[in-house]
Amino acid sequence: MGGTINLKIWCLRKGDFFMQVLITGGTGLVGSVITGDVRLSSKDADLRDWNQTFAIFDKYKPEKVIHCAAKVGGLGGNMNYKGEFFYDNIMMNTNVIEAARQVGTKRLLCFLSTCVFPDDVEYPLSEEKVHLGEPHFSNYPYAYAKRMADIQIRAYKEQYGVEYFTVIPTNIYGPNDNFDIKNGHVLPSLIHKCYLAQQNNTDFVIWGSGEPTREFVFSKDIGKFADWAIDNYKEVEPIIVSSTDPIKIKDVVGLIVEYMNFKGNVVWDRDKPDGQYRKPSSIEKLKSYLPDFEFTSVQDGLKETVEWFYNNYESVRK
Ligand code: NAP
Ligand code: GFB
Repeated sequence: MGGTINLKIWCLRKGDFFMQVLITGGTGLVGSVITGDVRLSSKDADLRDWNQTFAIFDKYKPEKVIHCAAKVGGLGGNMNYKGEFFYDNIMMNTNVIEAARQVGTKRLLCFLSTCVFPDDVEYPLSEEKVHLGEPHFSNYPYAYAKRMADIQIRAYKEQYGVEYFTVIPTNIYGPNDNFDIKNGHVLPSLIHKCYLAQQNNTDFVIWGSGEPTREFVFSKDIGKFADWAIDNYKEVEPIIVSSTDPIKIKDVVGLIVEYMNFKGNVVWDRDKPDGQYRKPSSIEKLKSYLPDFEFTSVQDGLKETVEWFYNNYESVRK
């Protein structure tokens, strides 16, 4: 008992403190809604750099880590910045997982994404299919970088016995998203485009045919899941988190038009890509752990996101 107190005083004198959960990417869409004791941004450390990564992990020596930092984007971002999406993500993941191991972090959650799955695979996507073929050409650099985090975590579990694991969400959206119209994901891009079309009295231009489907999941649901998983999920195999409610792009356009009260023309630009046509996923595993987990409907999540966007327009990432 006395030893523990003395050790605490020594740590405080060194400028350290006892800390349970550290979140990387704590300023982002997902990291900002997860419960934690320390929330890092790129200003605290560039996690592509080993020395900076090790220094920040050594400072906090977190018992648990939720790794949300990543170079993230939608279809446009993934196609325009293939080199950066590969390099930034493989460096960040490799450094974070190794630094966590070196400072004695017991548990770590690392986010993958459903785009890690093969393009040509039997649907629905399920956890054991991650490595069974080539990812879709539009985002293979990001997908392979993410797949390697799964490999690193499996290898570390086998050699070092750490309790690290991966979580695979579908397309996430919510307050604090990146509303960049060229590189962001579809929902924040469309909200921003609709806003600009309304302001400037111009057409609301949508990419592709509107026929592809996506499974959208509200950021706060991912936050709720991560809060549970960091303490309770004990497998090294990934776990998919999705609302599993596929919706056509043209139907979410309809919701955005309604919630933003847009009265102008909606135009489909078929020269722009559709990306993957669909990628339905299975949440059988999630339901086996959390049978009562309730997902926010895309209607409620979108209304909240649109309201947040209007209230924070000046400061949103765009
Ligand atoms: P986000 O909103 O873009 O946030 C990214 C975070 O990473 C920010 O806090 C950013 O810090 C930090 N970051 C970026 N580069 C960094 C660097 N070099 N060093 C240190 N920190 C850096 O991303 P998100 O949507 O929350 O994504 C969280 C996780 O979920 C990621 O692993 C992502 O791949 C995964 N995921 C996301 C989606 C989605 O639809 N958004 C879907 C599936 C999986 P600054 O604020 O300082 O830039
Ligand atoms: O969210 P998103 O960009 O990425 O959605 P993915 C792309 C879908 O939305 C395509 C249509 O069917 C597009 O044709 N779309 C329509 C638009 N208008 C727009 C628009 O203005 N902007 C965008 N971005 N799309 C991502 C991966 O795939 O999924 C990421 O690239 C990540 O790596 C994420 O894994 C979860 O759903 O196609």
